[in-house]
Amino acid sequence: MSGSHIIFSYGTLKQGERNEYVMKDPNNGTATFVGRGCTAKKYPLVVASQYGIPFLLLLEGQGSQVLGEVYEVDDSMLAFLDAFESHPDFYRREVATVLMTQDKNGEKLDPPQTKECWIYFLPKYKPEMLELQFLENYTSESKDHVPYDERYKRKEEARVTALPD
Ligand code: PCA
Repeated sequence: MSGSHIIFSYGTLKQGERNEYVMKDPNNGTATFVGRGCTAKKYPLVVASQYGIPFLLLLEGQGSQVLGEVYEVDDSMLAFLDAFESHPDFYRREVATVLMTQDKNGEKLDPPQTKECWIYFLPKYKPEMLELQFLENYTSESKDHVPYDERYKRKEEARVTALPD
């Protein structure tokens, strides 16, 4: 394993979600689960477009302290994830503080452990996205939004829905 980077997943890369397989595939590199927690600051987490894509909007102070998972990834996995999330043109990877409240075995960390993590934020978004429901915890299957549909990756349309003109 070469290089070490800490990333925080709030969306489809989480365990049990639709893109979990990306983190598990050794062809992409390595990702080691470190624990769970929430962002130290509040951000709006929304699910948008007909494809049910989760977005953490880069707007501090609105929404919730969003829940997610912390992983240590190597250079190779980080490069893979950057391409997969279309960093920096769509999502943008930015450092933010995470309060880890559970270790990798699910044991409670009290006080929480502070970690500076990479997070894939959506920096540019349509103002209408601020009218959507702000979530604390993303799951694909929810009565509040349509389920995630990975076909969006092949369609320009999904970006048009999310990104401002
Ligand atoms: N994948 C990244 C960003 C949004 C998404 O679905 C994640 O899980 O954090």
